[in-house]
Amino acid sequence: MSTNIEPHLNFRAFVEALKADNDLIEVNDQVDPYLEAAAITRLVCENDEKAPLFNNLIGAKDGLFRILGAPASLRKSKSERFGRLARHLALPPTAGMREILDKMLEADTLPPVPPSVVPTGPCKENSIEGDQIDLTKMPMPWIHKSDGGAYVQSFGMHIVQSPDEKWTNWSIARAMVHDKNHLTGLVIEPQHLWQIHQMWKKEGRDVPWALAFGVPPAAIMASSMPIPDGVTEAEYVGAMVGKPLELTKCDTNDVLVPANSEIVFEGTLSITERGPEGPFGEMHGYIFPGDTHLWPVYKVNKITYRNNAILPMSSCGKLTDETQTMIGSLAAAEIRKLCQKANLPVLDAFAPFTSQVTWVALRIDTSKLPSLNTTPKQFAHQIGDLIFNHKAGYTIHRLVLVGSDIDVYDDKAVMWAFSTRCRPYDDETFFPDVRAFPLIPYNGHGWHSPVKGGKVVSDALMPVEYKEGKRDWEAADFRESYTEDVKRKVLRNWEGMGFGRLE
Ligand code: 4VP
Repeated sequence: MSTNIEPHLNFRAFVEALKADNDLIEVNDQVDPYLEAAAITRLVCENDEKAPLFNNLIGAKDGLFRILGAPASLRKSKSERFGRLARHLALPPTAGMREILDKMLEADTLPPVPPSVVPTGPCKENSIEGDQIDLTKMPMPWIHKSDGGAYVQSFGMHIVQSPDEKWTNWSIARAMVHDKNHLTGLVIEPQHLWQIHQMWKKEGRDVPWALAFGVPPAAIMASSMPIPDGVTEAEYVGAMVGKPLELTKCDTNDVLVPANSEIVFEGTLSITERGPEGPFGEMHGYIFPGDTHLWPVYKVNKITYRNNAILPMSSCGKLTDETQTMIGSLAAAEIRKLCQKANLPVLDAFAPFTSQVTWVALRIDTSKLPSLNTTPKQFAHQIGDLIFNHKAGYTIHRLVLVGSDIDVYDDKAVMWAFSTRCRPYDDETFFPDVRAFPLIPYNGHGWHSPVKGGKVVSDALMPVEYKEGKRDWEAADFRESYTEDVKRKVLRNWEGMGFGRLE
C-alpha cells in the first residue's frame, strides 16, 4: 500500500484538495490547448482566481491529457493568499509566506530521508512507446501566441543523475515540442541541469533522463528551489515531509520517477544535438517574438501515464504566477539561509512580486548592527560578495537592506523603505563582475553584457540604526501614529460606521 497519498505527496489528491478548498474551477466545455487554455489561466493569474482544471481539451485521446492551470498561483482571499502553495506542503491554507519558507528550509537541518523504490505505481497505468508517440498530435498547450512552440514543459520535473550516481537532481526548466518524439529546452549555466549535462558531455554519453509531470507537490517545490550543489532533492523532500518518497524505475532506463506521477516522459538529453528553442513568454512578463536560439534536444522513447492524466501548466508572465510565487520566494529563502550561515544578522528575506522577483529584500536585525562595528560599504560588500557570487543569488539583481521595522513579505513596505531611506548612488554598492541573469530584459536585450554585472546592494538602513541599533522615527500610519485607545475605538466602530470588513 502506498503511503504517498496525501495532497502534498500526490498530485491527484492535491487537485482534490483544491476542489475541497473551493479553489478549483472544473472546465468541462471543450477548450483549445492552442492558446485558449493558457489565456484562461493567464487571466486567472492576473486576477488571483481559482485554478482551472481543463477536463475536455480538443485533441485529447486515450487519457492524454487534461490540464491544471495555475497550480501554485495566488488566492484572492487575503488570509489564504498563499493557500495553494501551503497545500503543496501540508500546511494550513492560512499559512503565511514565512511559515512556507521555513518549511522549505527545514530539511537543510534534518538528516536526509532516502526514497523507497517501489515495483510499480499509478504512473504505469498506461503507456505508449516508439512509433505510437507523436507529441505533435497531443493537446500540447501553446501558452503565448509568439512562443516558438508548444511548451508542454512549464511545470514538470526533469530528473537526471550525475554519471557517478551520487547526485540525482530534480528541477524545472522550460521545454517545447520539437517534433513527434523530441523536445528542445533551456539547459542554462549555472543550473543543476546544466551542471549534470556538462558531466555527461565529459563522459561522451547522452544523459539518461525522465520528465515527470504532476509529481508530488512537495517535490515540485524543492525542484524550484536553489538548494546546494550535490544535494539529491528526493532525500531533501523526504526529510521535509518526514517519510520516504515512493519512486519507481522507468521502463526504458534506470531513472527513478515518483510512482504516482501523472505523466512520465522517458528518454535522453542529447550532449550533441541542438534544435531551435524559444522564444517563450517568461517570468519577467515579456516575450521577444522571433528570439529563437539553439538548445539541447531531448528524445522521448516512452510515455507512461495515469488514467485520465493531468498535465500541470504555468501560463507564466506578468504578476502573479508560479515563476514569481515559487522561483522568487524560494531563492529568497535560500539567500536567507546563506546569510544566516555566514553569521549575518538577517531575519527575513523575500523577493517582492512587484519587483518581478528581480530583488530580494533582506530584513536586518537592527539591534545587532552597532556591535558589528561595520560601515555601510563594508556591510554591503559582505552581503553582495556572498550572495551575488552564489548560485542562489543568480536570478536576483538588487538586494535591498531594510531595518527590523519592515515586513519584507509586504511589497508596499519594502518599496516605502527603498524609496525613502536609500539615497540613489550614495547608498548603493555595485557589482559589475558577478554573473547576471540573462532572462531579465535589461540583461538579455539591453545595452550591456547579458551574463555579467548589473547587480546592486541598496542600503535602506539609516545611520541611527548602524550607530544606535534603533530607529528615531515613527511611521505616519495607523499602527504607529495613534494611541492604543484611539485605535481600539476606531476598530470597534469601523463596520458600524459603514466601512468594509478588515481582513
Ligand atoms: C531560475 C532560473 C530560470 C532560468 C530559465 C528560465 O526560463 C526561468 C528561470
